[in-house]
Amino acid sequence: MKPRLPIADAVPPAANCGFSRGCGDAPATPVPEGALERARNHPCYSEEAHHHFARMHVAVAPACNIQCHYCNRKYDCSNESRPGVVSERLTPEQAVRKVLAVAAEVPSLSVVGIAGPGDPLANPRQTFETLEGIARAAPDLKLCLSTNGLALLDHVERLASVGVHHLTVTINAIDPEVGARIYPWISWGGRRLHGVEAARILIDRQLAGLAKAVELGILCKVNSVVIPGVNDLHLPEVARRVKSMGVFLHNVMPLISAPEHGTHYGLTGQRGPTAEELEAVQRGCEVDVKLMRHCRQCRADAVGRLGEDRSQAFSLAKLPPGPAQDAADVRGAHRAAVERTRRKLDAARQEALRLVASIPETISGRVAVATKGDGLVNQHFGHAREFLIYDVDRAGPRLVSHRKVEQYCVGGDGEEDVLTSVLRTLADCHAVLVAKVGHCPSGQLAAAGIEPVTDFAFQPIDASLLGWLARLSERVSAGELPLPARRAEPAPSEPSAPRAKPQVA
Ligand code: CLF
Ligand code: SF4
Repeated sequence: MKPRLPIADAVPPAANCGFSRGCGDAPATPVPEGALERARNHPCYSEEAHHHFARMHVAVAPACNIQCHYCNRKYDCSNESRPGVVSERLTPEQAVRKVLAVAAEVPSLSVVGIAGPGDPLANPRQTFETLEGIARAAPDLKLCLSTNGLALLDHVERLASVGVHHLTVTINAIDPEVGARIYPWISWGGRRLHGVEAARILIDRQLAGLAKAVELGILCKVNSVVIPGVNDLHLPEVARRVKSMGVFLHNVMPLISAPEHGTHYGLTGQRGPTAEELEAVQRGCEVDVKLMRHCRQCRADAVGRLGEDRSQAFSLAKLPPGPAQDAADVRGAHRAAVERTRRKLDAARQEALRLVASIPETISGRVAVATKGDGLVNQHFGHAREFLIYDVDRAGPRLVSHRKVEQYCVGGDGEEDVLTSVLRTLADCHAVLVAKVGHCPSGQLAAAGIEPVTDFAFQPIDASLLGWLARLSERVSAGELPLPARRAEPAPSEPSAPRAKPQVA
């Protein structure tokens, strides 16, 4: 096994982090009144909601007021989006038209966000015209915004008054010396400022804007990009600071860096974290604030549930001509259906927790799940483009991460080298829960020590994970299996974040 990172030893895992089942479902610290209700149907603010609800972004904000070393201005804002992705830019009027068109086709849509392609608050006219237009046209949709925070203090009151109840500020450092290694310049007071002075102003403005947003009752999330050797050891300090300010959620996400992105980091060889390094930093940060582990680093024109990308189906050229009718009643029916589903999923989970209550606490495992959504194990192994990774013990399942893979089965045929890569990506898992799996991959999974499990096909994810655990415990008790040991980490070349060829629209 590879040596652990210093940070993993310095900061122990949050064994009693206070969540019943991972991020998004119960707070680690007291949160503002009504916050959980507001987060409930937001797919980013609630891990559970991301199985049921979709978000969309409208790319109305081209300009930016700072430079990040992981960003190339030709592409979207990498504070929220994958680098190397170009989104279709919209006018505010086009954005509202697109929102209504998507809302008519996607009843699970619950949130509209502005996350680029530059910084929304460096483009205040476009941003506010868009937010106001959406609030008028589809008032039941939540409004969300992601910013680097430099101009937040100037606009935060207007954001609150237009109905932005969910706000993300990207804070990669609170120490200006660290910040200066991430931000080469900011545009401030009509001048371009560099180095530690620029980083200090940016950090001061981020923290002041964030404090005001919390004071105004906005549900705040902080994004932090893990940059190995630059801010990885510093991020727990960021987590402690933002927790003390009343931030609801911390999204600790990996730097994605490649020479073809044309960024400073990409061109100078700054790498992103391995899956193991990312997990270690997340553990270090989770001690202090509730952590988001299901972020997909989506495009600035993303459409659909997290993990799916329907943006191409809703390009400007494909929008229906003329004003679209809003379909609020269909969205209301979806929300009601989700509440019924939630009651069933929760009942199944409670029943499964009772089943495992008396198994030894030493019995635990790491399990991959293939899902298309709705909280079910409902995807074929060969069709999966990502797996959710859970740690499970008798206290319940806990989402660790999601891992992108290349789809193994295309047109009925499986690619051998793709399967090898999937096996590497799941190397630290004891089992994989799928709706179905072919004979060949099933054999290779088993040979690699990853148990392919189809017994829970189309069953609730949480209850299925606990069912697998109960069965594991029985086999260990019967002497059929040894107590599962921690398995080897995925190969360093298999990161937890998408490393697919950059999409350039
Ligand atoms: Fe968009 Fe961001 Fe709002 Fe979500 S995304 S502005 S909070 S509606 Fe979500 Fe996408 Fe991660 Fe962002 S998965 S990149 S955290
Ligand atoms: Fe790029 Fe976003 Fe940073 Fe601006 S804030 S430089 S758009 S990553």
